[in-house]
Amino acid sequence: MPSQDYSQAAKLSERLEQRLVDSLESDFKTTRRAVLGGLGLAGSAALTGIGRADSDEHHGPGEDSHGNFGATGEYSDTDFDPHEFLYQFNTGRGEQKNVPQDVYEENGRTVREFTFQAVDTTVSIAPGIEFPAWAYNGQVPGPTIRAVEGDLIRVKFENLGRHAHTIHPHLRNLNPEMDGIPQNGPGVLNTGESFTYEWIAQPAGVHFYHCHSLPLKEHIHRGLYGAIIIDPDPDRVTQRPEEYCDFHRSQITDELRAELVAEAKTRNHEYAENDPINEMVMVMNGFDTNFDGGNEVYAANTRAFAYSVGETDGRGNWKAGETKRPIQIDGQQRQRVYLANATEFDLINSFHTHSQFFDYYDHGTTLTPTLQTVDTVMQCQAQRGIIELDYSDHDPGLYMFHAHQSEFAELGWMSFFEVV
Ligand SMILES: [Cu+2]
Repeated sequence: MPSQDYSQAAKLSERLEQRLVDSLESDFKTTRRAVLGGLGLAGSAALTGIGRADSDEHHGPGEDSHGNFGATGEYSDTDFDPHEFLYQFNTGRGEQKNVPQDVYEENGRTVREFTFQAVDTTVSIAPGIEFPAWAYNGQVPGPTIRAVEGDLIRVKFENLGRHAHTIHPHLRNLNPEMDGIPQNGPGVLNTGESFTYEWIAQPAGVHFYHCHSLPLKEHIHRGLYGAIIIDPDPDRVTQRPEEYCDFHRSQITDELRAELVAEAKTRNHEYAENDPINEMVMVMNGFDTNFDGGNEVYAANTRAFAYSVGETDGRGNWKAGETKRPIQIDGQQRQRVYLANATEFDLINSFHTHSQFFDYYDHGTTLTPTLQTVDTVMQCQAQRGIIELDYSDHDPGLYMFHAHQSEFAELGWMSFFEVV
């Protein structure tokens, strides 16, 4: 492989990151002064913004208790690794230590069981910058759940946070008790309460789950969200192919049926056809660090610039311990990104590739692309889809992708694939 010079990209990444951290620092100082100054005059009015922020929650960025404020470089907190998160699919087989899980048969159906706990925690969103989050199992985004169409997903949920929470799944859920909203079933779960949600995994696609307590925007923005991937069942596709494409049943030929079934196998983690595909999860999110109702930091998978360029020897080897690096991919491998938008406060987010076009499957519910040969897609809040990329014609090196709201890109949602 030819040696690549990434120093220019590394410098630019570092400059953007430093600028973001500096702006957060000065913004926080201003906000903090305003809050402290306003307290005497206006009581708690200055503390409104998006939540009833009790004093404990204001252990925000820059508080003395968090020490290393303003330091750039690597993340010291390694509890959450956005590079690992890309590839963590919880299917019930114990993939993630912090997600108790199991898979078993019950009444002829595969059950995938998970234990979720809502907790209050802090998450690192830029070097030295911590955000007071509410999180499923202590991580933002929450753990990715992966099941096969028709399975039963059983989530034993316990609320260990200080606010009331739920889990609301974006699935075709036939039982209102299981919808995870305040108005139905167990309603919101207060601190210490638990409930077991059961959802049939349907339809096939990439979906979303989030807390549905009020005020909704705060409960989502604080970090209570994640992705659910439902793999299509090839047997079901054989029986009802028209549900997986834009064609009417009368238009389904044997050839089309065979194509849909073959595609379904590539999407199903239990089939060997899925093995050669490099699959990743990206949840686009934003963080309102000063609680003024607008985001200061944007990312895919929480950490600003996590997939940008750090130090490398240009031969695919990154500095030991590096937490900021591109997503390394084998250019000959088909790439599939399960993309979801969990950004609050902004109407839409987007995904744009440089030097590349891709196929897009809106919500992932079809086995034929809903958009072909595009380099940008946008998603409203809670929208999601599957992106399929082919770099087999591309030279090795760095290929950028980012939100094409340029503001979001400069504030953290800027990434690279490193084709090796
Ligand atoms: Cu909540």
